[in-house]
Amino acid sequence: MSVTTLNEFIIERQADFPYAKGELTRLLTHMSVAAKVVNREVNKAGLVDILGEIGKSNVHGEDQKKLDVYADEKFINSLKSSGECCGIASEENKDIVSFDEELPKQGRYIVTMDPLDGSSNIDVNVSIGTIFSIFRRVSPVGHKAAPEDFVQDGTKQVAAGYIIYGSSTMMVYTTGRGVNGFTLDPSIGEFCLSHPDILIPHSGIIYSINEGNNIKFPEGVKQYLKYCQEKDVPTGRPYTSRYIGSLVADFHRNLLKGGIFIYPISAGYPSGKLRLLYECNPMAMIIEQAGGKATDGRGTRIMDLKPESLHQRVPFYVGSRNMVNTAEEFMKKYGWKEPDISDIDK
Ligand code: P6P
Repeated sequence: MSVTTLNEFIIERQADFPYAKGELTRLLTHMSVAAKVVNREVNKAGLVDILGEIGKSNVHGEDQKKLDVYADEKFINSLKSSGECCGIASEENKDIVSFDEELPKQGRYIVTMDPLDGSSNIDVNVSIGTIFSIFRRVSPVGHKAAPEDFVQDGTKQVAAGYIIYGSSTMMVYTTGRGVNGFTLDPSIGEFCLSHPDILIPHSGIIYSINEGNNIKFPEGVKQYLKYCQEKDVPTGRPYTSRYIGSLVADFHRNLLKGGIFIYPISAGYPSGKLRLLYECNPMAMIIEQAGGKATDGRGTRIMDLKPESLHQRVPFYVGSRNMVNTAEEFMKKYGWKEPDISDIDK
């Protein structure tokens, strides 16, 4: 059976983009090169001294693992050298990274990314991932990227994808014409088409949420979980709870098998925990292209949410469309506001 490499696939599909003329091709290719470099380090994380905190924390006060910083640098350098990317917004950087050199200033695209999501799982060998979105810049070519380039609606994404560093390393992405998955073949150092035209089942039996936060959840979430745990009990096991604590891993499993992932607002995270620009928007584009749904739990598409800041957090309900619809019905019926738990510990 002939193998289609990622590069061959991107070039084959280039004709889909009359205006792209190879720019998007170069950008995605540079993204995949950085992914291979990061993959090499992730795979030996236990062996060399790149584990543990570097004594610094990122803008969210989270300890920065060396691999976070390493991945951030690798993706930034690779995208900069592509000549197609004029700037980057990354979870690991408080402000946008606008390139000053002449070549990247000619770039027509910007990238938002979480270079290594789920990094708290690095030293326990749980799958982690890179998440990215690609937009066309709105500021004039030939200048540095500007803030307005990065707070565009999710519907303006020209491409979105993730790399999952798991039992195998995969790159899954969309350019608005379906979702395709490529598995890295280490023997030839190429991402090879392994999951063409991915579609998520309209329903599933997997719900994925951190139930340790249950007491802090809105009543609508509590009632939806009760429904999942009690539905059809007489006829056998209702739903299955699966929570890895690494967005890319939980998302990828649901994409292939069906299911719903929820990170709602809660007493701990009144706006939700996940970031709109480089976690929820890219995953929302992917899931919609695969026939699924992504909303804020209150009837608004994630990609229709107005971005206000680089690290803005939003509630995230994503997965099989019938399951997201059911969860939204519970939120509507029982309420989506976070509870007041101030008297719980008294
Ligand atoms: P919690 C990882 O830190 C992350 O950003 C996502 O990858 C993951 O889905 C979520 O946070 C897990 O959060 O609060 O359940 O540990």
